[in-house]
Amino acid sequence: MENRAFIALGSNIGNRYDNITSAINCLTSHSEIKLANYSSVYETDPVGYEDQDLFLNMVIEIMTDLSALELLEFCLKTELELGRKRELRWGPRTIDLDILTFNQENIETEKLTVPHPRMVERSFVMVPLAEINPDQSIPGVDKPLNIVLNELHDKEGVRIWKRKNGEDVFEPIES
Ligand code: A4P
Ligand code: MG
Repeated sequence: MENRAFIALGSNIGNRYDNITSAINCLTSHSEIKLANYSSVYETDPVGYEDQDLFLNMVIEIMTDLSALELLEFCLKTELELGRKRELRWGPRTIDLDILTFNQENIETEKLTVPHPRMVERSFVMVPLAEINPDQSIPGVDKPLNIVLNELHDKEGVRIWKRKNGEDVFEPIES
């Protein structure tokens, strides 16, 4: 598989852990998507629209032969399959799948912006991303990840909920 992508998952409605694991299982059921790595699961205070329930967030690393746009389409399809209704921007969601990076590409189309424009200001994304790949470089960001992370102020809003080295739930491929 030739492309490496990081995807952020978030859920704050219903059985949040079920929603996240179902989304990962759905993504990796695609013959052209392989799971390379995944972070612990974090419970996080809502950011943006704050009058909503706590989220579970995590980040996965995948290898894929899909193009970035094909990957987005499959993420949107997975969100729909898991019953996501789009109502309020930044509001509650069954499952939200955001493509953080796709190789080292800069993509700016009507449907897709990569790197995800808000990722570096969000501890609920940067903490799990740094856990699985502290050396990951992000196009357009000239600082190392640990410096970006140190500069974020809301890290206490991101708490470990299910540690990765507990019981392994997924089977990552060797990457
Ligand atoms: N789109 C463009 N670029 C991308 C990308 N890189 N990845 C387009 C995924 N989608 C991308 O997304 C709207 C459209 O964005 C998609 O149809 C796609 O074409 P959406 O998921 O329907 O909208 P949204 O998620 O409501 O808006 P947005 O702006 O993605 O919200 P955010 O920024 O993802 O914020 N607090 C905590 N603690 N944890 C969270 O997970 N999430 C949000 C959502 C707010 N607060 C949160 C959390
Ligand atoms: Mg989204």
